[in-house]
Parts: sequence; C-alpha cells; structure tokens
Amino acid sequence: MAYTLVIGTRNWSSWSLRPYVALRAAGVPFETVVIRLREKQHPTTRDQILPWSPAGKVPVLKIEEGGETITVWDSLAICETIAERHPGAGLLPADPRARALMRAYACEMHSGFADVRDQLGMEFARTLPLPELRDDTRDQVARIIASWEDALATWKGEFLFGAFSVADCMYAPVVSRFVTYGVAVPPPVQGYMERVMALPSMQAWMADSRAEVEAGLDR
Ligand SMILES: N[C@@H](CCC(=O)N[C@@H](CS)C(=O)NCC(=O)O)C(=O)O
Repeated sequence: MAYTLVIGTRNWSSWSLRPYVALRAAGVPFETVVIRLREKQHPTTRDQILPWSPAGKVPVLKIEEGGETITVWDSLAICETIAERHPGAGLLPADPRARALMRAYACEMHSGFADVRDQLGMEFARTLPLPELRDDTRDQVARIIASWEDALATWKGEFLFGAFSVADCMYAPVVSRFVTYGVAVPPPVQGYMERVMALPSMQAWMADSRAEVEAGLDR
C-alpha cells in the first residue's frame, strides 16, 4: 500500500493542510506532490491538477493497493478515509455521541464560514493585521470560537473531542488564520490553538510554508 498526497502551495492551501495533518496523525508514510496555486501561465494550476484528479482541485490522495489505484479528492473525504483505514490513530472518537458531534463540527467547517475564508485568507507563514471585519465574518468568528469552547468544556481533553480527531484536522487551517490575524480568543481556546500549532505536522507545514514565502513561490 502506498499513499501520495497532492497538495497546493502550503502557505495558502488551507484545504490541503487538513489531510496532511490527518496522515501525519495516523503515522503512515506518504509521498507529497506540491502544485503551485494561482498559476495563470500555461500549464495553469488546473492543468497540473487534472492528471491527478478529474475534479481539478487539491488535495487529492492516491492510494496504490493490490495493483489498483484509488483516487480520493476533497479534504473531508480524504480525512474520513484515513480515519477509517487507520482506526488505531483514533481520528474518529470511539463514543458514538462524540463521533456524531465530531462529524457535525467537521461538516459545519467544510460547508460554511465563507466570509471567514474570504476575509481571513490562509497565509500560514505570515502575521498580518486584522482587517475591518464584515458583520457576517464577525458572526462566523464568534460561532467558531463558541463551538470550540463548547467542545473543549464538554470533552475535557487537549483537542476538541478529547483526543485529536478529524474535527481538529478540519479546523487546523482556521487555527492558523486566527494566529496570522491575531484574532482575540478566550484562554481555553488560546490553549487549544497553541496545542494545534505545536503539533509536529503543523511545525513541518510552517517550515515548508516559510521556505515557499522566502523563495517567492506564493506570489
Ligand atoms: N471542497 C474541496 C475544495 C478544494 C479547493 O478548492 N482547493 C483549491 C486550493 S486550496 C484548488 O484546488 N484550487 C485550484 C485552482 O485554483 O485552480 C476540498 O475540500 O478539497
């Protein structure tokens, strides 16, 4: 069995970060292919992604197994697949109630918070001033913080559902955005964000993002 994870420019690719932290949490070896985002010249970003996935978006996970190749696109689908294939990593909580809520958290992130994505774009290796937030963005930031506080208080662990789970993978790019723009958060949430940023996977992503920024690859 061999995994290849196709990702975008690390400083920007919030969607790519999610399966990367999931694979690292599962402790399985994988190859990484990086495609430069926002490339308008031929071959464009899309041209480069299409040979990997018909959806034309990163991330993509290729699983080579028993002479067959399975292509999984979409960050949440990849995280769920990794969680299912590596149950020992505990990325899906064992308690069915926690598992159901964990999925609600992951899906709420996946399908929502458009204004946060728009106004607080991921700039993993940078620190930037907080822009004047629109009302919708402010409401979404407040909702994210309240939901994290609730999960941390309910499950009383280091991460949202106690142990590190798919929900933390899905929210890892939001943690990075809040750090980049200095979003004010209450102490329990600050502690959570620090634990996420300290993960070896997040530290490795930071080192690679910084290298991209220094090489001008995010321009
Ligand atoms: N819902 C998808 C969205 C993936 C997505 O939008 N990826 C962006 C980069 S972060 C992309 O591939 N853009 C390609 C392009 O700009 O041509 C997922 O969760 O994987």
